[in-house]
Amino acid sequence: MRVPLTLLVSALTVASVAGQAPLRGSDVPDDVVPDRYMVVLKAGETTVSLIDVAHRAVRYAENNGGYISIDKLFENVFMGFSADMDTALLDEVRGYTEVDYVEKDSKIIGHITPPHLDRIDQQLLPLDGATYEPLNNGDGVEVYIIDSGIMEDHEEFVGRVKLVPDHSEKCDFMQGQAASDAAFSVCGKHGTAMAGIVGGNTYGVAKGVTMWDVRVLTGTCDGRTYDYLSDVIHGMDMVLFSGGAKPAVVLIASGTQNEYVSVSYNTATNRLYDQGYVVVGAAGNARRDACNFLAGGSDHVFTVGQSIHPPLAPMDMALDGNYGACVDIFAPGYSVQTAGTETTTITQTVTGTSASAAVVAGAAAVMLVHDVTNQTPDYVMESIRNRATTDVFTFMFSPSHGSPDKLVWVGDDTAGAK
Ligand SMILES: [Ca+2]
Repeated sequence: MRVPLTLLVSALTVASVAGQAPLRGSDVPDDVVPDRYMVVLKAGETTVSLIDVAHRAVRYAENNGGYISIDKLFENVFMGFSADMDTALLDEVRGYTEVDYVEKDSKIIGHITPPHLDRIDQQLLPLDGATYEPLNNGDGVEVYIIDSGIMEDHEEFVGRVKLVPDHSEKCDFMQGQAASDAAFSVCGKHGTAMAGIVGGNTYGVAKGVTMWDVRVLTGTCDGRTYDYLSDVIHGMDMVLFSGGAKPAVVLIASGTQNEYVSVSYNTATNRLYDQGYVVVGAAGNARRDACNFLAGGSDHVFTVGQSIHPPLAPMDMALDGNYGACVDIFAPGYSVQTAGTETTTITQTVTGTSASAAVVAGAAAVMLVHDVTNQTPDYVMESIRNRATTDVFTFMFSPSHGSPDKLVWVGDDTAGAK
């Protein structure tokens, strides 16, 4: 950054007139740790002078009153130390010739809560950075993830992933595949990412759910460059064949690249809906009308569009996924951190309406537990729509296409309500 020369001169003059090393630090009182400082020595000073300065300050406090408690010594990034001290010691230390400057210590806020979770447990911005607090953790809900497979021994969900048996034995190639298998680390990426967002210990919306690995999109492991629509429908068939336990959510986070509405897909998803499964689908990433794609064009698939929010955008934005009146709700889906596949601890970052749909699948699990007397798909979908945060979006690409201005919200009614 270029700083006007006159300003530099005037700052130096102030410091030299006072005869003391400059005091630096944030001007925002709330950001400053009271009575805590970092004392930084001039370039070229040694460990010997560092120890000497520290001892001199302690002796001064002993002999003249005042308080100093030295905490950490810095000897590699620069010579200096951190300390709690009162004003008398601050003035004393700033007078030592070895001291270059003293900086007020600042409060540091680590972004421990993943941003996509931070966003959906509150309504208004800015993000509070607090521990993620949904209404509940979805414990007792089964989530069927029709995708490319889940790395079941990943630390994000070890013990909470089960494999749906494949009655047709079509997918022998992947059944029983070791999670650490090199091929799986490639083709299992998408499914594992989805599972991490739905129910991962760190990145999951509903950290108590049981996830069922409906492993059908295995084309890339079979040598294909794409999967088939019939694979997805086969996955739905597997869910029903297995007599899948309920209450349950079925996540179908895949679709066609271009416009296509399928009678088979619609019939199959209607069947799941009739059987009491909440079916959640991705709106698609083509930046076109979602009504003309599989999920949006079906009767009962809860269709999710993609949003972005601070710190990745200046405000809430509905992004360039598919849009329009057939989108039921938006959810964070940009640069979402989740479980990866190369190791059992690694993470990956995913972007797209798939990620958004996974967020809402988790939210559906939360709503299924929130009101156990009303667990019908219609009630759950309506609940998510009704309690969504409204009027939050700047629409980047689709302001006039009838997209709902709704962002999924799983926070507590009594905390941080709009
Ligand atoms: Ca939050």
